[in-house]
Amino acid sequence: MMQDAAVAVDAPDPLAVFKSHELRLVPESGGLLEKLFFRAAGQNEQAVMTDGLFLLIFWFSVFFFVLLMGLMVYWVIKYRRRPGVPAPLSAPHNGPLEIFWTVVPSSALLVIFLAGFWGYMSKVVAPADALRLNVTGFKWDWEVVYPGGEKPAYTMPLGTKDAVKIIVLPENSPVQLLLKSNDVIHAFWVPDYRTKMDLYPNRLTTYTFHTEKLADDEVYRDHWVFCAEYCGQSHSEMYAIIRVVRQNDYEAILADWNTGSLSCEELGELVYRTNCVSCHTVDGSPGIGPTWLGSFGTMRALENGQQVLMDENYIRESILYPEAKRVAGFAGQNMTAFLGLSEDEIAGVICYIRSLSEQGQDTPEGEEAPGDGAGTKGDSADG
Ligand SMILES: [Cu+2]
Repeated sequence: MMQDAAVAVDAPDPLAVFKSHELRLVPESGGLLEKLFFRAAGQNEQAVMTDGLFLLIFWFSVFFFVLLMGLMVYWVIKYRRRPGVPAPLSAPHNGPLEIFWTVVPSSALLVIFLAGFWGYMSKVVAPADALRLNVTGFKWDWEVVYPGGEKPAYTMPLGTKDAVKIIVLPENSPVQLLLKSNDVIHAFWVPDYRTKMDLYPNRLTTYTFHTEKLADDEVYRDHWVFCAEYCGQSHSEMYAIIRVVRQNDYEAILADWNTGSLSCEELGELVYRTNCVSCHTVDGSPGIGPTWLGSFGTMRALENGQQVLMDENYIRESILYPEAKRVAGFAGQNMTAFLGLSEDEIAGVICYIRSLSEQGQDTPEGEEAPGDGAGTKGDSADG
């Protein structure tokens, strides 16, 4: 206590509030059902839409359950067998009625499908300007690396853990996490955003969401991050905090965290210069292997006649297993498998190749960035 006060007096720290151990979670809200199902209001458009669809399906199910069970009980009693009364013959067929009870529920299901599909796409496709973080799950914590190479340096004691990571994010921004696991399957889950995504060893997945706008009098807002895939003894302790702050505060915090480490792109470029430069060009000129310029998010024709999307997983697979999906037109050029590269270095190469595409071709307005959202598919590349 005394120590804290002394620090505050000697050198006022403008970032002290963001190191705060005070949780500012979204307060509980809504009626009984909302509290029961959601605890607090969804924090972005996708979450609000998810809740709406969930409640629609819930009430749809309740309505038909009550209707069907009610009719069944009523008819079971009304038409029960009575002594001396012969059972009447059932009508064999009623065309209009059958069409009615097929078409009406089917169209309701179609509405649910379309709303669900639209919601799913909005959760897996990231806008081109999304903030991209690399997240690794392991037993039992999360490692987060920001685009500039920064790692969360603020922690707080929470529950049974002394140092729970505070993942700081800017308000009102699209964010895409590139996820992987070092050991078993985990799942990154932010209940306030209503989305979760599995993390696998040997495969990359993405988690896309939009942070909310803070209220005028708010300095930061906290959200729980949980692991939603049972992953062993301390699974229940695999939690972190997302702290949403204003854009200028976010920049100040990241500057505070910066320890001079290489950015994701710089790391990728370094890997390129030391491993890949002899076969791959980055200016579009022909090389022993395909050029990296403008390649991210494009469809590539393979030797076996198939087409494959050049995305995160394709790049990763082609670095580790170059023969898995060979690009057509490079017969006889057998690439070495770079099994010695770390997952961080591979993530760097992905950042670097992505940056070469962003420079080379502007994403038309209103369209998604090349390859975005495809990270959940199992594909591969020519590294
Ligand atoms: Cu886990």
